[in-house]
Amino acid sequence: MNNHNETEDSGHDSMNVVPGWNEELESAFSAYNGPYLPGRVVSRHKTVCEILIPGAVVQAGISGALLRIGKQPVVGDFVVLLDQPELGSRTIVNILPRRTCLSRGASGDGSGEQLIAANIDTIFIVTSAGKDLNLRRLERYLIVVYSSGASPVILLNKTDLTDNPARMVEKIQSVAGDVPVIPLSALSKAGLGALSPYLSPGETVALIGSSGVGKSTLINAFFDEAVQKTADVRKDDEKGRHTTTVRQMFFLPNGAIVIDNPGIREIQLGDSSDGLEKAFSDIIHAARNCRFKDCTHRDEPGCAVLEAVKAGLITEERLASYLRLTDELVFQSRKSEIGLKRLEKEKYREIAVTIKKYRKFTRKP
Ligand SMILES: Nc1nc2c(ncn2[C@@H]2O[C@H](COP(=O)(O)OP(=O)(O)OP(=O)(O)O)[C@@H](O)[C@H]2O)c(=O)[nH]1
Ligand SMILES: [Mg+2]
Ligand SMILES: [Zn+2]
Repeated sequence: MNNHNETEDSGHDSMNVVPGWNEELESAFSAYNGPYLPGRVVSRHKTVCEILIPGAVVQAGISGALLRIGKQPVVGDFVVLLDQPELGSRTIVNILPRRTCLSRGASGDGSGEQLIAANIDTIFIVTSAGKDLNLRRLERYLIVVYSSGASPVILLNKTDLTDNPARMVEKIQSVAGDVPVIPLSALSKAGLGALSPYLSPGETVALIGSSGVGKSTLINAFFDEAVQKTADVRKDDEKGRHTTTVRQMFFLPNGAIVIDNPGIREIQLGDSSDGLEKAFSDIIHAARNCRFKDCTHRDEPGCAVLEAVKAGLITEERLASYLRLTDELVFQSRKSEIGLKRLEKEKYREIAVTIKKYRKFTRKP
């Protein structure tokens, strides 16, 4: 921490000592007069958070009032702490407005969206130059990242394991559009320099991706020493072992902030139709020339998207993926609209009707 000399008119020194702090946060925080401290959530546990405050990392509870209105602090949040040193306690009493917010959809239980992290500038979607490379999965990551408001960057890690990383970059670029794709090796440290534009002072970067792709190894490489535990992937299928279990923030010496995340097993889309449009801007762009405004790009006459596929401008796989993801988002939003239980019932009724029809059709006279 830098040694700040208090002067009469210096006000809060949060700007210098809470990385990522800015004028907007300063003005939101200025409403709090009294024993309050600004802070940033470094890691979140069940009932307590680790918070970076000017000069230290401390533990703080979450106020009951905040929990009652369903506000949950997550890693990256800027918070207001009530500081009561006489009681030996600090409590998070509010969450300052979030600039960006990464969340994933409910895991099928209808409980709504789950926040992952907040106030992230750039998200490194990490994939590895092995069996992990999966374009369809990358599309899902892009949707979720776009809808968070953060900027995506795709890292192709473990290039030391492949003879032709350029070919892989090209493949990824075919679904990434304008998103930068950076080949590198966390192990040999080749290509790491290309990340420095994103790791500038005050910028917050989060790493996401499957288990075993090398997220924690990358964080260690940024530090020149091991700050995170890493572990071998399984030999047979290259799957990771879910080594990182806690989402956590690290502070680089230059003032950049990086967040390591546990490996994601399955990316739920949640409510991210805006993300879908950005991740598939090539299809959205072509669709402007479809004859019908409500064209579904499946079999309509005058469909410009199908024409673009025919002309080889958009691959069939990509269109199929787009249609599948659209269906999934429609299902998600209906699910949250009318409640999971009812929809499941409806779905089964539909299936039951189909089965009946099918039986009738196939029954021999
Ligand atoms: N060959 C090679 N291996 C790497 C590279 N980066 C990471 N690894 C190895 O990949 C394995 C998994 O790395 P981790 O950093 O633990 O992966 P992770 O993404 O953090 O995994 P989780 O914490 O489980 O989500 C380790 O054995 C690393 O040594 C690389 O650039 N090249
Ligand atoms: Mg890890
Ligand atoms: Zn169309």
